[in-house]
Amino acid sequence: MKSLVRAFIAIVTISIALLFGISYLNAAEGYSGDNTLTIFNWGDYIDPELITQFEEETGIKVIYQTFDSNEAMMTKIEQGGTTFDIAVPSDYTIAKMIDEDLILPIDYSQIEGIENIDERFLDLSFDPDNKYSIPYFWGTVGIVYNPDLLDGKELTSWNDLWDESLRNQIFLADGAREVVGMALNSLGFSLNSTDPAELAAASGKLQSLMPNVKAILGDEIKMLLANEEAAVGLVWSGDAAEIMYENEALTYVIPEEGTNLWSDNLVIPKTAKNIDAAYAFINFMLRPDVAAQNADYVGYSTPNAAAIELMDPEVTEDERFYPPAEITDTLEYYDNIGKANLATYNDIFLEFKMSGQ
Ligand code: N2P
Repeated sequence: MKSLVRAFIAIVTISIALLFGISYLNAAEGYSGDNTLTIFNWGDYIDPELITQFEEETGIKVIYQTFDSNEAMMTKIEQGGTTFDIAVPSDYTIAKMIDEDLILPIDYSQIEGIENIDERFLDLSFDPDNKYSIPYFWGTVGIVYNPDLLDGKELTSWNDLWDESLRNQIFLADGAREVVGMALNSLGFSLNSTDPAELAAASGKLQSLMPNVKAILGDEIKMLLANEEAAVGLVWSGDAAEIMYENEALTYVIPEEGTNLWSDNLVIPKTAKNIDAAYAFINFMLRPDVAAQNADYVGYSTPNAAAIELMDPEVTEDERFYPPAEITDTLEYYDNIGKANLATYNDIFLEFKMSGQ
């Protein structure tokens, strides 16, 4: 009997200790359940100090992984090996992820600070009413170039890239929609064209650009252009801003035939494990002080109007990077053109890459 009593006391004691232990752990986490937030973002797309600040303020540990194309990001999310609590797709990819039921609707009762976002970047066609996504950065695709390396020549259009004087002088960002879209725009077609004849013409035109192309690159394009390894780059506007910060000789132009206007947004994948932490992160990024610091560091344009108030007007009034609505209204977002058409764009891009080898 005594041993039974002792066993009973031991069980009660262990249970109490366990209960205290668990509640202590929960208090330390700040969030019930998992204490980590797994983020999947583009490379070079956040100020690392903000991750530390978020961890310190919330007690949530951030696990951070990067990707370099929407397609690579989406494949990884579909495969589901690693689960992410936050991802940062672009416009047309958000539409695809909604279609394929890969992301959760946003619960606006948990969101603070959406009113900081400029209305120009809300309620866009890829996600009406922002049911699934919160704006993060936006920009254009254009030409960054170094007039000093081109005898002072001014570039204003996509068609200028075909000029013979640019032989082996162009770096291209490694993106099928960007590069094929540029070729379509150069011919006066929409960068969302699915017309086989227009796509064939774009493919042919791209092949004729190859003698001028020195390399097709990922994030290293910034360092190589800043180091004057080539005179010209097809880049996202924010990368151009960063290159120009490193090397003042360069400038950026939104090509006159038109180009892509894009918007990258925070989303919560359906497989997310720590949804509370995902909302904490979204709300953190919506804060004007945080968004301003992030834009200063990364060089991309923030959609956060309250953040712009805190930033250097020399940056936010520069129409190359903050083009006004009169200009952005004339540009095109990439549409969700569907799997088969996207495969065609990828094929054209691949064939173009192979032709350079
Ligand atoms: C940052 C890439 C930005 C992607 N390195 C533009 N959608």
